[in-house]
Amino acid sequence: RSRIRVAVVFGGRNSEHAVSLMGAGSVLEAIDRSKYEVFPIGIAQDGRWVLASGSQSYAIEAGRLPSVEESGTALALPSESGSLVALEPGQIPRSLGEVDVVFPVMHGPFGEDGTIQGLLEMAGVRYVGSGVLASAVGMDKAYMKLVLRAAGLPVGPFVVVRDRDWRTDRARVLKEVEELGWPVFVKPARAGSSQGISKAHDVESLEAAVEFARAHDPKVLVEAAIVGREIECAVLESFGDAPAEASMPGEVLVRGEHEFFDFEAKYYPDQMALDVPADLPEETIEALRAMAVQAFESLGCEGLSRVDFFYTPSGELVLNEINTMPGFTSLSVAPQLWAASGLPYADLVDRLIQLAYNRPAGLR
Ligand code: G1L
Repeated sequence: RSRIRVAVVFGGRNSEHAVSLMGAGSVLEAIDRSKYEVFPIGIAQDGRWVLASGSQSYAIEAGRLPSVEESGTALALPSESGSLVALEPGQIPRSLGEVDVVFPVMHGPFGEDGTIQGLLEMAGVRYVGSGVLASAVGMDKAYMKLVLRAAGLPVGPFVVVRDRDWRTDRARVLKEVEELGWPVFVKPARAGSSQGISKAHDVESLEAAVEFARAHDPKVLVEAAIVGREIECAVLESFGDAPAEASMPGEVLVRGEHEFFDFEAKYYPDQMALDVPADLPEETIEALRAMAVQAFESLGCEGLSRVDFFYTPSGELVLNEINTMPGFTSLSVAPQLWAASGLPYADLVDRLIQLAYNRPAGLR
């Protein structure tokens, strides 16, 4: 057989369905069809899996994938017609088993949290990007920070607010948080794309901020606010035994009224600019790139991750977080950082697929 079969799995049962569709649309557009036979597989909002045959842009361009009710079994037309074919549950592992590599392009719970990676491990199918553990650790900001800190990386002060503690032991939680100083950032521990995040300036606004975050996740992270420039760096796995590589770092410049790099700033491109390479001293750039690779290695990441830092006015670097499934349209930060470092988007997509395809079987 000449072409490698690649399933791009996207969508999913979560709040960031639309984000996933944008990423999948970019990947589907960039994949070299002469090297790869592509199977776009969407997970509808209702959790059903659909094979988006023919014109995969059908659903993706609309920014959402129709539910099976909307598309209907009536839409199970021949693939050439460009419509969606609903997969019966038993067909999911079968269709995945018929491909060489799966490229998961999904966000949040059931996607980047290690669950689809576990499904693929059990099915014995190779896939692009990080494995079960790195995905799960990367999804949970509390565990992520514990691992990064244990690796000796400069992580800022934080407090984890678990559900029961918030309900039964609030005085202690408030006391712990007060030790961080004000203001603080309050975030759901396991949600992506800045949703549920707010800033608190005192105990009163903290209570509101925690409740706001808890609407997304009963586990909440409270971070000391770090004053500094926001610098991001993308890390890419290498072939063979070569160490992972860091891109040139870029500075995120947020325009307008955003109090921080929020959901809108991220997904409306005119709200944000990226300055690559970031205007930093040469030694700082090299230190930051080395830390980004260390962060990638400390979680055991594979494929591509994005590592976010603050550069403080006193010249210190603080590692804010690592994202094992960063925004992945051609205009997203990680692809832009690699493009500016000499690796255009289509080549990045190709390298990620080749890394997965050439991955040896078994534990790693
Ligand atoms: F290539 C990786 F590492 F596997 C990969 C996979 C998916 C990197 C980034 C993403 N991104 C997403 O899935 C997204 C939902 C954030 C997409 Cl745009």
